Amino acid sequence: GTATAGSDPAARALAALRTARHRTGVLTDSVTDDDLVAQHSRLMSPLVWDLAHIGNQEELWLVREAGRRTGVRPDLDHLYDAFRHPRADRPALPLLGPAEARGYVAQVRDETLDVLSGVDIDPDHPERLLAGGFVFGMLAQHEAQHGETMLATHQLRSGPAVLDAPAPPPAPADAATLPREVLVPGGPFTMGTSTEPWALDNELPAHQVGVAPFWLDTVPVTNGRYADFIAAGGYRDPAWWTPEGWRHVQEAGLEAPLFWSRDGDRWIRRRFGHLEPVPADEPVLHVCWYEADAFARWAGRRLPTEAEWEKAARHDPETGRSRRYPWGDADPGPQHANLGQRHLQPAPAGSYPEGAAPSGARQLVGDVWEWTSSDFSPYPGFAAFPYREYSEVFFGPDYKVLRGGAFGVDPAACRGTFRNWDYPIRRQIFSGFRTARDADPDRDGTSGTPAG
Ligand code: AVJ
Ligand code: FE
Repeated sequence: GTATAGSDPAARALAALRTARHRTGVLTDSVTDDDLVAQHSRLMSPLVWDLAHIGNQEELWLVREAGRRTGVRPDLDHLYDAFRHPRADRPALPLLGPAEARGYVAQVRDETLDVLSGVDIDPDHPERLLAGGFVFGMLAQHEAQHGETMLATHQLRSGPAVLDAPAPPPAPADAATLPREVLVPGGPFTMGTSTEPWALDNELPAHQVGVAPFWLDTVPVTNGRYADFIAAGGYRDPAWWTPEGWRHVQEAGLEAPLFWSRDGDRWIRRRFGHLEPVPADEPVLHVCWYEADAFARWAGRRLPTEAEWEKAARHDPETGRSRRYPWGDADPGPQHANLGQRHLQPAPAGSYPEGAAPSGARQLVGDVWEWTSSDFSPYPGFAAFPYREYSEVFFGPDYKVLRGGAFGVDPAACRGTFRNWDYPIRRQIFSGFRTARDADPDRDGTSGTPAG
C-alpha cells in the first residue's frame, strides 16, 4: 500500500476540498469587488468567473453526476462552460456578481459535504466516479488548479500588492557545490500509474517505457544562467531558435522572461505587486517553451523528453520500481518541496535536499513547472474519463507537456505522474525548465545491459 491507501480516503477528500476552498478565499477575498469582476489580462478570466466556475464544476460532477441530486443552479452551466466561452469573452457574459458567486459556491459545497457524508468511499465502488473517492479528489484538484490560474491572474494584475507570504528558506550549504548534472541510467521504467486513486485520465495506465541513459541538470536553470543567455545575444540570434520560435520572438518582441525589465545594468522583476532585483540563484520563471528550447540549444543541450523527466523523478534503480514522488511514496511535506502557495516565489536552486530523487536531482517537484520537449499525447490504452474535454481534446502537436509543479501547485494536484500542458508561446504560467543531454553509453557505463 501507498501513503494514500493507508489514510482514510473520506478524511483525505475533506481535507483537500477544504484546503482548496481556503485558498480560493484568499485569492478572491484579497481584492476589491471591482477587481474581482475586472479582466486583468485577455489571457485570463475575471476572478469572479473562476470562482463560480469552481462551484459549477463541483455541482455538475460531484453533486449532480456522482451524488445524483438536482443540483443548485443547473441553469448556470452554459455561462461557466470553459469550452463555450473563450477567456477573452467572459467579462461580457451576464456572470454572477461577487456576492452571488460566493453564495453559490457555498451552497454547492453544502451539498458536496452532504454527498460525502452519505457515501461509502470504497476502492472497488461499482461507480468509477466514486471508486476510491475519485470524484472528490477530482474536484479538489480542479479547484486547486484554478487556484493556480487565479494566482497567475494576481501576478498579471497591476497595482499594489495584496498577497503576502514568507520568503522560502535560504539555499542549503551544499547548493553551491552540487554537481552540475546527474546521470540517469538507461533501461525501461514504469511511466504513468494504474494505482493512484486521484490520478486523472491522462496519467493512466502504467506502462513500460525504454529510456536511453542521459544527463540531467541537477537543478532547474537559474535566473543567473538565463541572464547569461540574454547577455550573449540569445534573443537576437536565430541559430538558437526553431523557425516557429524565431518567428514568435520577432512578432512578440521578446527580450527577457515575462515581468523582467532593465534597471540600469541589472534586471528587476515585478512579482505580485513588488518590484525587486531578479535573484540570480532562483529558478527562472515565466519563460515560454520556445525560450526554454532556445536556451538549451545555446547551452549545447536540449530539453528532456517527458519520459526522461518522469524516469528521473520516479525510477528507483535499487528496486526497479517507480516512486510516487522523487523522494519516495510519502505525500509532499514542507521539507520535500515548495508547493501549496506557502511561498510566492521559487526557492533558490539546490533547495530541498530531502526531496531529491535517487539520481541526486533536486526540485523536480515544486518551485517551477518544467517544460519538456514532448507534445501532449495519450499513453497506450488511454480512455477519456470522465469527460473528453479534460484531456483528450488537447492531445496533439499544439501543446507541450510541463512536469513537476510550481510553488503555487497544491500537493493534492501534484504527483510524479501528473501532466500539465500548454501552448509553446505561454509564459504567464509558472514555467521554468532544466536541460539534458544524451549520455555516452561507453564512457558513462550506463547502457542498461547486464554485464557478462
Ligand atoms: C491542466 C492546467 C491545462 O487550466 O486548462 C482546469 C486544468 N481543466 N479546468 C487548465 C483545468 C479544467 C487545465 N490544465
Ligand atoms: Fe476548469
